[in-house]
Amino acid sequence: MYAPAVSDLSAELWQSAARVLDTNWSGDHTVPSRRLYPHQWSWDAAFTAIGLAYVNPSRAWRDLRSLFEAQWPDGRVPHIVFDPDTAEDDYFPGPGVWNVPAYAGRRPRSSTGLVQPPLHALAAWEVYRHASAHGAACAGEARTELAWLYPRLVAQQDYLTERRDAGGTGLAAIVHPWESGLDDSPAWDTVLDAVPADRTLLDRHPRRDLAVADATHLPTDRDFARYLGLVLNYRDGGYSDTDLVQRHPFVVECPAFNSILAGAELSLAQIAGVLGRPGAASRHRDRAREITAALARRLWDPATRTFRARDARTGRLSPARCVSGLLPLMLPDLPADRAEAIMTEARSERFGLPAPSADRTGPDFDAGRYWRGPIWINVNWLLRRGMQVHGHHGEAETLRRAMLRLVHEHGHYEFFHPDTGAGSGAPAFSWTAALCLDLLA
Ligand code: 2M8
Repeated sequence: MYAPAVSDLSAELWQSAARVLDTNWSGDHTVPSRRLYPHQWSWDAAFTAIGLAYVNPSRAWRDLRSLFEAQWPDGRVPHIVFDPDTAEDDYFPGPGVWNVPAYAGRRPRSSTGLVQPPLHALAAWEVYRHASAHGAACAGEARTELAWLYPRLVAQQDYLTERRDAGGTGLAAIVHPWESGLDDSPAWDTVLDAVPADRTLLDRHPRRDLAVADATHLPTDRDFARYLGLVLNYRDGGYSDTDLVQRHPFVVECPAFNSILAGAELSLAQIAGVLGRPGAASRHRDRAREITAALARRLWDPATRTFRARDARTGRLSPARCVSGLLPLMLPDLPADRAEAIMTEARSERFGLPAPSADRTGPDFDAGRYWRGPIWINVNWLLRRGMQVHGHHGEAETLRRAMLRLVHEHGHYEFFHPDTGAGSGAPAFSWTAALCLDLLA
């Protein structure tokens, strides 16, 4: 097995991270956590593949393949692919609630009808890039898998850039907070205020997450009832994306989602390059520039010099400053003054490194609760990439060390308290472990 030269401390962390990924392997995909999330999640699969690239590249490809085998004919990659061997009530809302159309997914597995940030092109590129370190057979496998994935990744981008451009602004809109991956972020609060809560389902099905985790660390019941209302509205519209702004109460342009969307085009350009398709590579680069320009135009708040989520229905920017506003830093074509403003915000008392999920000084900051305050390794990993892209190598290294220290001292937790560092949520969490491997390598 390929293992980097690391100190004893790092060796210990490396072994424990590899063990977490082993424990969470379910035969053809990785679960984020056995206890809380017993199915396959979309962007988790991408982060996990980035770590599996070091310890078991075949599993990384298998994981991505399992997810894309569930891709819908319209190109959307579902946010959860349900494992048929897991009982319906092990996760709520399960397949029965989503009731996706029979044509969905080319695999005999059920899924949700939502998406998550399209991080998979970046993951595929990373797995491919590291394959040759494992020998010629792995390099051959990587090329075959990359060629299989490429048209599917393109279809995923086409779905998001065409069908989800609900506002006609060149950005993809999300139709549910779950699509952002940052579920209860304060960025959605003002939009959710106008979303009717649907308690019918909640009254019949007690929340499964509350049975296995601390309620003060999870989204409130009020938010959860609204999440369910949004699911039912989107489902009852046949998961159609036509006239979203008129029909659906939550249509939002998120800076993190769109940064990942633009970043995916850059990874696709690299993939198209190795697949011998220079024309396609240059089209991907053009699209990345277009999305970056739309993001810089539409989600930038000149008054505060920050990136914010925009409600596509009202045109209003969210008043909340969240970690999602730091992620446009990932984009090399981001104008230099905006990149500098992000660094200023990240260094300020509102955030600091590792960045908490929301502005520490904001009225809605909640140090213990999910995406409203705690530190998450995945978004900090993306932020660190942004620092590297824009030449802030010293701070990128500080952030790398801080993330590793956090996990070494507290374990491979799902998220961490922004003051004490204490781990919360699921204890053996896949993306924390996977990204540790990358940070150690
Ligand atoms: C969380 O989201 C799911 C719903 O998709 C949940 O709360 O049950 C989020 O942290 C999301 O980003 C993540 O992909 C998922 C699984 O780890 O859990």
